[in-house]
Amino acid sequence: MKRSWGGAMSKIESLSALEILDSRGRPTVLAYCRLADGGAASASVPSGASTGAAEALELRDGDKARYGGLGCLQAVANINGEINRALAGRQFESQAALDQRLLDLDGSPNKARLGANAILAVSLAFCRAQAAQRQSPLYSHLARLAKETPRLPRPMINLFSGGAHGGGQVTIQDTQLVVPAADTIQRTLEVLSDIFRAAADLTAERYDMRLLRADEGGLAPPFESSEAMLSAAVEAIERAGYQPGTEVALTLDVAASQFYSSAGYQLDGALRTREAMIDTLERWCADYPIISIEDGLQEADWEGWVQLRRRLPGRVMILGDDLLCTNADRIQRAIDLKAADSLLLKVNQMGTLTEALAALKLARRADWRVVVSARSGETEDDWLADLAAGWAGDYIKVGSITQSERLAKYNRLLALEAQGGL
Ligand code: 2PG
Ligand code: MG
Repeated sequence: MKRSWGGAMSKIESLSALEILDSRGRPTVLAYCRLADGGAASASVPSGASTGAAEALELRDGDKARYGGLGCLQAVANINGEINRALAGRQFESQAALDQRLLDLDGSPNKARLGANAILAVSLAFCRAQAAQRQSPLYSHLARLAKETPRLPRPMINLFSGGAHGGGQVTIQDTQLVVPAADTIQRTLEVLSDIFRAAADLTAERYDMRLLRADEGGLAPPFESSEAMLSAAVEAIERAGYQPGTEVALTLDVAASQFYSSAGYQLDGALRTREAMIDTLERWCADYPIISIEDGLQEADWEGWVQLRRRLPGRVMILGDDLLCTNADRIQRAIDLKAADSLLLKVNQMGTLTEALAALKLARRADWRVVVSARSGETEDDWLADLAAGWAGDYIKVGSITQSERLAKYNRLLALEAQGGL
């Protein structure tokens, strides 16, 4: 009997892994999955710097003699050993069944035993191998898993970095751009390239530097304040000949957990209360063409998030990253409280595709916007572009338009667009 697509079984022949390096020169995990009846693939996992407290645990060796303790040999050994032994020779009818088996095998609440990096590498490699087995492009395989109609997301592109990504020379983490005036990925990248060059010139004139040194490829001059970063972004848009607001808008990743302590928010040299933070964000949104604020307050301040959402105009997305950690329970809480209205989706915050899909579905049911996001430590693997397109993300956040680990994703989006825009 011919099986329907959803019910087709995939037997794993073998799983294996190795330690590779990410864009910051830190170890991460690459896994291979070979299926018995054809279909083999690899996938590598990214890693964050400004991680949320509720994220699944990325297993690091802790052996200071290698990579300052950041080695991933244990996670690799877990795939080559225990995970391969448990899964090889087994049939899986779906991604969900495979992911559930991984969760059961790990048995810990946050994937601390086998490592979320090991588990995600296997989850992704299996997904790719199944797509190959079915001769399906990865994005359409992912779209079928999610029961979504694929579409290209709008890029949210990093221009300036501070915080944990830029060496802390300015408090807030990322000033990014979106191009509402562009209808294609190709045009978006053209516009961004113009603005990036204008911003690099401005940086050279004002700060006597063009050094590209932030983790995600953004410019990281020593702005005197976060607001100076915002006004420089607007100036760069204008210098490049575009209209701020209508043609090109700003989105911020404030990453507020990074500069919060029990004393308050240490923003631009001054200690601020939650109320003062909300006032500041409200003023920025009035003075600059900001359409999205990510992590405007710290990750445990649910009440503050509710107030922030009430205070900001409806056109500004209240985007949860550290607050939500792509975690269905936390998203449900945010929906119930009205603490956010948009999800930053990072698969490695949870550690399996199936759990990330549950997060996506919850956000969609609440009519939230979804931003599919890379991490500050990325690899040249481009699966994120297929995920964003296949899961019909409203936006994709990959970093700047420099550095190959970022461009791998943009270039994949360009290829999907060239194939007919999905
Ligand atoms: C974020 C991400 C990506 P990191 O905060 O949104 O920009 O950073 O991967 O360091 O958590
Ligand atoms: Mg963030």
